[in-house]
Amino acid sequence: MMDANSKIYVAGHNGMVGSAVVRRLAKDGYPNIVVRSHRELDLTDPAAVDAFYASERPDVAVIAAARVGGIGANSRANSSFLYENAMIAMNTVWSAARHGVKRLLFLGSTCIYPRLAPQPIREDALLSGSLEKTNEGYALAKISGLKLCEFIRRERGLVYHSLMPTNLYGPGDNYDIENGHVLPTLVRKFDTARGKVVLWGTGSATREFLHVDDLAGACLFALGLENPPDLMNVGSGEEVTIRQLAGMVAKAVGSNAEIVWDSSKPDGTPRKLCDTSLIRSLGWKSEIPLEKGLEMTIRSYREELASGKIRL
Ligand code: GFB
Repeated sequence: MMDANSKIYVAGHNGMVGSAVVRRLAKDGYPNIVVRSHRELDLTDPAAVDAFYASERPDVAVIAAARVGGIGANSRANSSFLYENAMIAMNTVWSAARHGVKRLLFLGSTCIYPRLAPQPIREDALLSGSLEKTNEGYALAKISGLKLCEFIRRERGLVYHSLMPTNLYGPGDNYDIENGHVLPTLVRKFDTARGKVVLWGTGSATREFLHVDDLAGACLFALGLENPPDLMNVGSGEEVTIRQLAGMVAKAVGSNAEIVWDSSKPDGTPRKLCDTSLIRSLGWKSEIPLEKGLEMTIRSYREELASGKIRL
């Protein structure tokens, strides 16, 4: 298990999830954190990743590195989402086991579940049906990663386990309106609107949103369990239609722009609410309601914009 002396590698520390995990580790008194930027270590390169683990020898690894994007980016580039994410997952998990990393937490996404899984989606819905086509590549890569952890745990007794968070948002998000996820994209679109805002799909799909600081808390919680389940969902239970989300974002940004729905764009999975009874039964629950999280996000968006550090 992880303790204050553990050497902890956080893969993907410059991303929204990895940076939230690093912030939380620092806050909770874990001083020995190892990171590498993309430029220093290419996680799709097996030899480089193996050499990194051989020289650093961390005790614990948190795999938050991934190539991510919203429905637009995923559906345009399923091949690279599959290739890059599968390479990152295989290399970071496999070499960790080769070099004696005792504990590993792998992060995925609830898009690993079948498109039409019964709602709320339980962990045992995994591999029970066909995937959503818009993000099939990403989902297949993440399924391979979580299965690799499961197999290594079963065969070698190393406690490698996974969390599947629902749609995330928070500081350091990507506000690129072509490639980003829906929440940051809507913030950007409403903030820059001139009278009209064009949104994708019909607005009737629903999504569940979780603030990334809540996920970071869940990561530390899961790493503190002696015998965690192989796979646990992490969600807020706060499900809204995209139309409702648009109303909330417009209000939070202070925009009166008229919304136009472009139904030539996909809705994606009609509904994606995860069942969190497993992690809640063990003692974790989310703490940041969507309305408050949105206000926090608008503040961090404006700060990132003013400092020029925003990802657009
Ligand atoms: O976050 P998002 O892009 O991806 O949300 P997914 C897509 C939903 O928001 C669809 C609607 O119903 C879209 O029609 N939407 C409306 C918009 N306007 C916009 C807009 O301007 N931009 C975007 N992006 N969406 C992703 C997966 O799925 O979720 C990833 O592709 C990952 O693999 C991630 O799992 C969490 O929720 O559909």
